[in-house]
Amino acid sequence: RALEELEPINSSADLEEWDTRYLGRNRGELKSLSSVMPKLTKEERPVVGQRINAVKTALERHLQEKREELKQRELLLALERERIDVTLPGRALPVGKMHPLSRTILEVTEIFARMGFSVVQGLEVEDDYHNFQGLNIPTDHPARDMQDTFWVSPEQILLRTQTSPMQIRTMEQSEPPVRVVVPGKVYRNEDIDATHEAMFHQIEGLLIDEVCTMADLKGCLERFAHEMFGPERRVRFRGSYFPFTEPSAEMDISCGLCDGKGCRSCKYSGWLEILGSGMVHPQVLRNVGYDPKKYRGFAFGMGVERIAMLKYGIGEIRLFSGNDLRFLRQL
Ligand code: FA5
Repeated sequence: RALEELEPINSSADLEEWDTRYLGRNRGELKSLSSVMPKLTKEERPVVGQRINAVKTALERHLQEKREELKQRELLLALERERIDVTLPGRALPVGKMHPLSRTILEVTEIFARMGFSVVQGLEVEDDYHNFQGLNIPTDHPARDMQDTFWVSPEQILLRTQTSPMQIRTMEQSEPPVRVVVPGKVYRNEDIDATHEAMFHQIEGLLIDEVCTMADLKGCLERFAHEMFGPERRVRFRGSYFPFTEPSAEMDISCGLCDGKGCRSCKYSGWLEILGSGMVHPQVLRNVGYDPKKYRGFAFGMGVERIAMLKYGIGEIRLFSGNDLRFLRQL
């Protein structure tokens, strides 16, 4: 009977149950057979005893075989179930990437690094002296109205409105020659629209040496524009005004969409403004203890958002800080 019942078993659980039922040490059927021993005669005992042992050994052998068989089958089933098809295409993991503004900063600073400029970082919280006075913008100067300021404490501490204070700090800390570019955040209390943010990024540039002319400024910035936007873009300089440069100029590049013929994105002028620049004002040199008779230099400042908008054809500045993945993934 035990062997008949063993035959169809095909799970470990059923097999263990069978084991307990027939071979179990407490209430197994073989065990209860042994309880007849005391009632047998002296002659019968060894015969029956041997018989029981033989049956036990046989059952144990069958049990062991069945165990092996089940183990083998379960292994095969598991192998079948967990089979990996290595020819299936993999699932792509979403990979993050650099923010378009970080990438623009990297591209711009790398171009200037190749021209011998080092990259330095400045402070976002500045004082009035470095943001304004040192740059030839005294307290009552109308140029202060050009950059509406967030004050941190009345009249002294502010969120920098431009990266230009790093011109002063760099010159205060080192002797000429100087060649630095300074990327970073700036803040202005502005009305926000498609091209104006209250927090945006600028990259400042400063070069000071014994020999330096407006031609060097133009050559350097033209080279930058061509490396950044492509050799086919033209540049032009327009006279401008900044209190800390004299003369001052803004640089435009030809519109990449209409090739200078005029379209909506360049307001039908054919040109796009990308930066302010000029020869460092002698008063600024005096403020940091440089001799304006011996040294001269040029400086420039560009808006990173505007550069990125031109380069990637983006019409809305607020997209950069909106954290919308649909936008970020496209770039
Ligand atoms: C300046 O900030 C001067 N410090 C630049 C400079 C440096 C001139 C060194 C001479 C020598 P301006 O205010 O024009 O200049 O700003 C420079 C650039 O910042 C602009 O051309 C524009 O690209 C960007 N910009 C200005 N205001 C905003 C704004 N609200 N949102 C986004 N970009 C802005």
